[in-house]
Amino acid sequence: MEIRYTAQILTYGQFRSIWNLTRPTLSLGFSQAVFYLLPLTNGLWSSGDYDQSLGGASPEMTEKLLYEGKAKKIFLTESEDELLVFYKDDATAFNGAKKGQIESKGQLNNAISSVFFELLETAGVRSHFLKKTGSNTMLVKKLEIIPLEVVVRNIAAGSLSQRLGWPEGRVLDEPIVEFYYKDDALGDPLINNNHIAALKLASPCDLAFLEEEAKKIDRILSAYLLARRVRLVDFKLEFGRHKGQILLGDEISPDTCRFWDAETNKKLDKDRFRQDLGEVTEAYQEIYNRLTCQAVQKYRALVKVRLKDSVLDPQGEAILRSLSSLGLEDFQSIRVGKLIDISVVGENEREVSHKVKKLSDDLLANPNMEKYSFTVEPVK
Ligand code: ADP
Ligand code: AIR
Ligand code: ASP
Repeated sequence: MEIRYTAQILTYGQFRSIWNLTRPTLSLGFSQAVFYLLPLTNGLWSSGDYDQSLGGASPEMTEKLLYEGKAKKIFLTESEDELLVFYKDDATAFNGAKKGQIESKGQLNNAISSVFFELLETAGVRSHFLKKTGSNTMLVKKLEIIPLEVVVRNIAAGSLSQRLGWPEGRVLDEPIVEFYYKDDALGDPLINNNHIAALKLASPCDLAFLEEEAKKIDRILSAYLLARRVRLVDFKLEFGRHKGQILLGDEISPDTCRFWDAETNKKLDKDRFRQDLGEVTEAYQEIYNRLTCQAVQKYRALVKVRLKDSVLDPQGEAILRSLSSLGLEDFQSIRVGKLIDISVVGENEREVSHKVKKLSDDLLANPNMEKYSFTVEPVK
């Protein structure tokens, strides 16, 4: 008979201790690792059917649950270097004080994080992401997580607004990078370089790398999102060590970022859950849709509308008469028109031209009397 294991919820501290304890044993192979793990985990592991604990995961998933957090479950895999991350619909806020469920969140966050990790990989940011393996799951490299939450802010919101009294929405001159000590029991307090050194969380050199990497990620994500009409207000990253390298870990999703619609500033992230704003799943879905649609960019369209040649132009005639009374006889004909200057967003010149043509046909030019021409060019 096959013995299966399921884990009760561990605190982060317990998780880290187990982590550190299992790390050397994992190299012995999985069955031995579990054997070594049992006495060390102080009864945290018990036999049972872990499929029930997956909350909708595919039944073929036979990995062992290592840790259950507030938003994800982490499973061991056949490979000692890799973990399977299962994204849950569970949502918490204010350090777990507020609890709930967001329908389809697990699938959406898994899909959104996968898009971001792939984007970052192509831009030269190394992460734990290996591949998306199912609707709620991704395979990642196992990290020894550095217990720091690295927050980057472009626009004041959340705890920054509270701490400094800055109004939500104030655009910051430069991105601000902050470090929080990842410790649920302490409520993830804000800490500085000296605290990080005292806690021996990262060397000055590693810390400088984390800050630079976080800023680089901010630049890549901000540009990608803006092209999809989303403002990246702020976000939280986690990093970890893997074979002597520091890699980006955890997730990048509406649970861990603030996203605002670029035109309306509508919140498209977990603040909708935190602040009971409603339409939470819809917001997460909207972010997924924006990420997977083509980038949009700004264009300037100039539409010239003129009377058709066969139509009399009294205004043009009047100007012509005044010119000849001034003795300016060289002007032979004058036709007056209008120039309409338009700023428009779209995926490409062809698509924008199509939109401008429709606008001109429907609204700008009277088809009985007027004709039009236009130019479209991208705004740098
Ligand atoms: P929390 O632990 O804050 O409740 P989650 O529910 O998101 O958060 O749980 C996921 C946990 O897995 C987090 O503690 C995170 O630090 C950790 N983690 C993320 N990526 C990796 C990785 N590649 N290797 C090991 N641990 C990871
Ligand atoms: N964050 C911080 N801890 C957990 C998370 N998810 C994220 C928030 C927000 C940013 O970090 O989702 O995008 C800053 O959060 P706050 O509360 O400090 O303003
Ligand atoms: N992630 C933290 C929690 O689950 C903080 C937050 O997102 O508000 O409570």
